[in-house]
Amino acid sequence: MNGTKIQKVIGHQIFDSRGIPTVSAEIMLESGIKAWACVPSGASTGKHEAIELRDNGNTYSGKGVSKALGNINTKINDIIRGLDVSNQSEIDYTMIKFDGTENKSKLGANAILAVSLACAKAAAKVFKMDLYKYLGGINSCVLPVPMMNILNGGAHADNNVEIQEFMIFPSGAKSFNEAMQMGTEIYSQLKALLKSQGLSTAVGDEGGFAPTLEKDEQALELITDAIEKAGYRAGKDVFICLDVAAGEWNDGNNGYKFPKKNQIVKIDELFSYYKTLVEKYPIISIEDPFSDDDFDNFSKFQKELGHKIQIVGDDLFVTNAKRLKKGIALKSGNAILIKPNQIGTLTETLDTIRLAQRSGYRTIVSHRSGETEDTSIADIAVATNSGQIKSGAPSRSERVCKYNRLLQIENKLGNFSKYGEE
Ligand code: 2PG
Ligand code: MG
Repeated sequence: MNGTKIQKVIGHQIFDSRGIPTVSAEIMLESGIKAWACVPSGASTGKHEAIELRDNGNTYSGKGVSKALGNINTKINDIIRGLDVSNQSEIDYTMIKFDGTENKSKLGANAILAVSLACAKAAAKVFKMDLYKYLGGINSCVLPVPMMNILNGGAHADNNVEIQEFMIFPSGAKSFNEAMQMGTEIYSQLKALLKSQGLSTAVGDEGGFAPTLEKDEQALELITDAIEKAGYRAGKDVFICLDVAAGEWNDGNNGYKFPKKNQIVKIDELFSYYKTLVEKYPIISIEDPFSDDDFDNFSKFQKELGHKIQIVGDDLFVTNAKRLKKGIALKSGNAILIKPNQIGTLTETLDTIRLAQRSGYRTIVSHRSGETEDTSIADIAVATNSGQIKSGAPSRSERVCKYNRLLQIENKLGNFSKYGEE
């Protein structure tokens, strides 16, 4: 096809929502079409994620990305120039092969992903299509239920809350638009509630409130109250999801501890803690209840609670098909978090989603705690009919831009849109 050949790619340094440098790539086609994409960055990063290449020099506390940008401007530019931009897997595998490492440490997953996503966006422009439709075709019609992180703890906040994310899940809405109304109303109610109890309404990295609390359970009480105060039924219209991010709870001896309290917690205590929370509160999903390599306890948890709640592997699977295959064989959960920058290319991201969906695992497309204005994950969620998305609080533009993009997609689909999982 004419006009689809890649002419040049340029890397640019931009800043993420924490003010840390990150990578964007601008792609130019011979036809003159241009597109750009930005990559986000995590804080509670999984051990097995693809490598985010940083300079480790004296500037930006070692977090500069000039090496990654250099790789885009020279090596990647050389190997992808002349390729057809609509051959996404050819482009991605050209970069994967050139890199030659298991974890993309040579070119950097940040460099590779920026180019991979920019190519998809440019190809969508060539065909004059929205990105979700280009990626997913005419069957892309499911708007995801937003998991909105309204109370932040763990590595995303300087408070004393051990669990990283307390999210609301408005699955009882009839549309994405209505889900946003519910989410924002509950968010406002929670703010008022915190204020009335003299608690801080300052926010953490993902836009959720980050108060210091008596104990983590107080967060669940406050959120359940906020749901009811907003006029919704907790456990019917709106549920609660947790991301424990227990990779951060590892005490180094194959055991666990609450890191902020510096208190060891035995594995059977951890199981009964989670069970109590699930019994007492309208919790429908728990992400990373155990650490990055603890397939065994994930499997045991799945056996005991998998019929009742969603058990999500994030740092366990790191969007990696090989690790997911192991999890499928061991029945380590029933859902996977999908973060394109954990694996480093769009093709591998889509492969992992397909494997999950074929194996009866639910897929939740996700942001990172350090985000940008790039909204690709919203389009990926609809393209793959994932049914769920995690993009932080319904506040702060780097979070809300994904939700706003979904509102736009819902409008475009009109009567053909569906909301949530079937
Ligand atoms: C997570 C993510 C996003 P981070 O653990 O799921 O919420 O956090 O990007 O810091 O890994
Ligand atoms: Mg997580």
